[in-house]
Amino acid sequence: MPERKIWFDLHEEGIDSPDVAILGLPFDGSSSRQRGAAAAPDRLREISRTADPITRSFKVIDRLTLTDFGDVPAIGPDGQPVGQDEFLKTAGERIAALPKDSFQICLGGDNSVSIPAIRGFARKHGTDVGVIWYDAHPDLFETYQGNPDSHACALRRAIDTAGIDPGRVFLLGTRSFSRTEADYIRGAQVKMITATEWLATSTEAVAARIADAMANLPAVYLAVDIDGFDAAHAPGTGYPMPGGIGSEAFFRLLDLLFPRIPIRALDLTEIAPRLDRNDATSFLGVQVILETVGSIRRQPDAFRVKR
Ligand SMILES: [Mn+2]
Repeated sequence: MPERKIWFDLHEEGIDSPDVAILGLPFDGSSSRQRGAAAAPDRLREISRTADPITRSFKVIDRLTLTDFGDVPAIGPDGQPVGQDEFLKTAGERIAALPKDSFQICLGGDNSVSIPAIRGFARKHGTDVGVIWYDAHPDLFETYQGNPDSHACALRRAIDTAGIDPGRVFLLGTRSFSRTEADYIRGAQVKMITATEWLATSTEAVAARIADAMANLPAVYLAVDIDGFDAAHAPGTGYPMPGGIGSEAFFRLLDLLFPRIPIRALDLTEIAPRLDRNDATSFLGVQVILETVGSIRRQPDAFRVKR
């Protein structure tokens, strides 16, 4: 069998404005427990060669262009790891340089890479964009262990610096809270469907609530911390949390949301290959990307025309 190209054989160089633009952000210096997420972009690329471009529900992805623009360097010219400030700054520049109309996919790295990714997204689409934050944790600390750009502060820093109203943020699958984050969620009226709520209702009802809140926004950013999934589905991460969502319910949610709200970007963070079991968590991450790529609308204007 001939070897596939990365990303389900879809990756092509030299396209001006591909439908999907992928960028690797292999930084894990802000992880507060177990590192290892810096290895994820390369592991995901390798595993993406094991599948053809056909989704789990038998949809063949054709007439879609995809380019992987490589990684933001995490090792400097001196052979030393790049510091977080420099990494996030370079990441911001590289994200800004991605083709404007492409669906943006950023691969972490720890969740701090969502800070420049969301900021870049808001620069492109305006500050009235929405954010869906699928994660066991709210990541809404003002500062954590002395680092305002810690992965535990990622959502807070992203929306503060991008100028996004916290009322246009939807926490999803959440189940591990601090008091300070709980106060912020209440005070800023952040929307939320906890994992417990999701598991007690239907995925259809979850999708309806999100769509009601977000259908009229110009663009929506989907942030996927792999620990949003139950630890049984995603063991290879720094904070494996019980009580989460399974893979099929999440994929079903994507099926229901993409036709109804203008999701135009994805990030996938906190997969730590060295903590994984037989690459199960990386395979899950690759499937998240496959299902996403199979769901996007190639024309960014399709929503405006339809409504
Ligand atoms: Mn998390």
